[in-house]
Amino acid sequence: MARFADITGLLERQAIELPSWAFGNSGTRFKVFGTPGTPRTPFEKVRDAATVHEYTGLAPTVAIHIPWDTVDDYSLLSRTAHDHGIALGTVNSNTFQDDEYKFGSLTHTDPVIRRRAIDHHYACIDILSEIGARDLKIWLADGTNYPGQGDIRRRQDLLAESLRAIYDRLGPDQRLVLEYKLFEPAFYHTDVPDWGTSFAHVSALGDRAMVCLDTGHHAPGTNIEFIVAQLLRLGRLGSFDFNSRFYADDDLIVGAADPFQLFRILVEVVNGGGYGNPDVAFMLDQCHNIEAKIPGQIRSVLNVQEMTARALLLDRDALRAAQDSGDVLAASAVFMDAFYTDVRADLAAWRENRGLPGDPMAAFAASGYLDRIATDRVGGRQAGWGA
Ligand code: AOS
Ligand code: ZN
Ligand code: ZN
Repeated sequence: MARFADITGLLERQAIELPSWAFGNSGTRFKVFGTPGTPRTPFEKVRDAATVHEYTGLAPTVAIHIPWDTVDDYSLLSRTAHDHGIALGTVNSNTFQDDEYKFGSLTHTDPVIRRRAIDHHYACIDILSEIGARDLKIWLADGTNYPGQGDIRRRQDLLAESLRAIYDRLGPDQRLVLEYKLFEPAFYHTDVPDWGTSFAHVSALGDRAMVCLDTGHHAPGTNIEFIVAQLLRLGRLGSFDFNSRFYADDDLIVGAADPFQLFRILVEVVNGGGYGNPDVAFMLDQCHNIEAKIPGQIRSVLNVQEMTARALLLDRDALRAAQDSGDVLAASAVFMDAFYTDVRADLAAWRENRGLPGDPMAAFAASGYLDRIATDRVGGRQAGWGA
């Protein structure tokens, strides 16, 4: 197996984008619990995101969501991010909270509604240009609840048309990243349910259209690392939305439900040239309903870093030799050795060498930041759902 010293250079390349909505209050349809100190403005979300980066060195960008993060002056938001040591990243569109989108947005049969949804994406592209970021991420709530409710085939055609209009509006350095989701909020069919559908659409659009893989968006038992390998092979894995799910799209802390799955995914990312590759963005898509949000994000990026380190330590030569000689047990042993390697002490030392706290969770807890924001900020708002 590789030694930790051999991978320290590679660890430098890790960058994980945080979702602005992780810092707002969120919950289920049953209850949204408020957290003292919740950001009241996108500026405060950006400051909280910068704090995660300050303690970990792992999260240099924060994604924004429109309209949740609407501000009068995006250059000011961008400057605020820079002043705090980070940058704004992906712009997420939102066509899922307005009444007019009840029966669809980019797939709606009414051209007026489709136009409105396309115009919303144009506005997102303008913001992208203003903040100098690259990716427009589209996740659609479009779908139907009952067989017969919509014409599945026709909706695909309308989607293709709408995506074309959006794609053609992108600048030369911008990308469209299309996320898929098997279920929810539509329960019978969603219009972009799987990687194949997303791949079909982005392939038709052009080189700057990519697939976003949200780890929580698959049926139980799906071999997600296979999808990762395939999309990398096809050159269309644009980004990850990392999170954990126990039942459905929980958006819980990445690595919490199945660290081994996260390891397997990262092994394929490394194998396929997706690690340290700016074309493959690592992002979190999480909410923290009952735990403190900033340490929740710190824990999350550390989990990704830990599993990345283990994936980088995998002895690929020994694995290949075992695979080629048909030695199933040896191959499995090599693979599991890397997974079971405890890298926590090495990572702590590595951080300290870089002037970061060896234990970011403890250092943040000792900083008093949460108490300060609880006193300073009153009346925080929800992450989304009408914010
Ligand atoms: C929804 O399930 C998706 O994961 C999206 O990425 C969504 O935009 C994000 O969760 C914020 O709502
Ligand atoms: Zn997502
Ligand atoms: Zn999701």
